[in-house]
Amino acid sequence: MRLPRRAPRSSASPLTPVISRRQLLKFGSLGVAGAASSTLVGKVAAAAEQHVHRVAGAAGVATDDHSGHFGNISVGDVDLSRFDPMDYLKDFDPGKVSTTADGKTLREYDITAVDVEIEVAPGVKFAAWAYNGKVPGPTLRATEGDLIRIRFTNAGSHPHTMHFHGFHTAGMDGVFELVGRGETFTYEFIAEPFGLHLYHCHTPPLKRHIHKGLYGVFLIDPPGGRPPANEMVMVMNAFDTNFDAENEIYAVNTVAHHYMKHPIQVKQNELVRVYLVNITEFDFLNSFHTHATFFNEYRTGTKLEPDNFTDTIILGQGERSILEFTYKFPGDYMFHAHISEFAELGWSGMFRVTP
Ligand SMILES: [Cu+2]
Repeated sequence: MRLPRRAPRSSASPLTPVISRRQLLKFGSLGVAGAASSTLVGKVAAAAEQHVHRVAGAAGVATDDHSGHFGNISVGDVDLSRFDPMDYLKDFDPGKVSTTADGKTLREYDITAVDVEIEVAPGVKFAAWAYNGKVPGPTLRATEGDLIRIRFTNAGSHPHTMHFHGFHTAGMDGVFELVGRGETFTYEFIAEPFGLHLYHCHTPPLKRHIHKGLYGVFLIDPPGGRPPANEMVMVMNAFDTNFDAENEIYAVNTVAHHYMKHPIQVKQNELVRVYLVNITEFDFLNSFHTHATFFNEYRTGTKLEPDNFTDTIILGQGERSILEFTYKFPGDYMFHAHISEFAELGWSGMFRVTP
């Protein structure tokens, strides 16, 4: 399926070799990669072409079985001391919890927007804008009816906001009240409705403020919660590393191919729950596909009965779904965007199912 896409901007200097993301993998370690080696994407392509088999082997994966499925994956690891996708996966932030005079649970958060360089594939740095220095920002978790108070400070170089999906008053919408450098704004609202939401900057130009990294997950549990499960957050995101309004790196949780090299451990027959958010910019759609199992899909998570039973879903920009599934058989199983190009450019991972 081809999606309509705006023509790439032609503002690059004629002296600068411009390698599109589609050329990227095709040329790989051939001569063209030499011309592109000064670009970030060129480095990724060259490294991927040269080392894919070694990496697949190092991950304890049968090379013939898996690397052939997608011809290239990036080599090595990002600096995991700054951001570890494995930690992010299960890092739910309940905030500082207290009780109000009228008996409500109050959850308070301090969030600061900063300019920070992040690593989106090994050796590939991206000049991000980030909530609390991480992309995605912290996963804020509350229960329906809680009072949420967020002290947002802008320590970045541009005006920013926090716009929460869910119910709140106009003054808490994070759209018109731009928070300038050094300023603080406090958002306060009741967490509702229950479901899987997100927050993101709403400062124009919106697609640039979002794409730079100012987004995170806002999860509201139903009163009484959901059944126990091995829970994890997956944010489908992408990065335009050469400012041509197209993405060169795709990922779930920021780091290309990370969960291919570090499979997510799950137990045979245990309930797995994925909180899945699409915050990809510049592409209208992203998708999620599981191998060897089907999942119940709860669209936006606002109902407790599943809407769908499938192994592939498509989410538009800003759409979310909660997915629940089990694996019947031990082994390694891929999950990835079924938009193959995205999978090849980083959006693929693996579940390792053990008895
Ligand atoms: Cu912003």
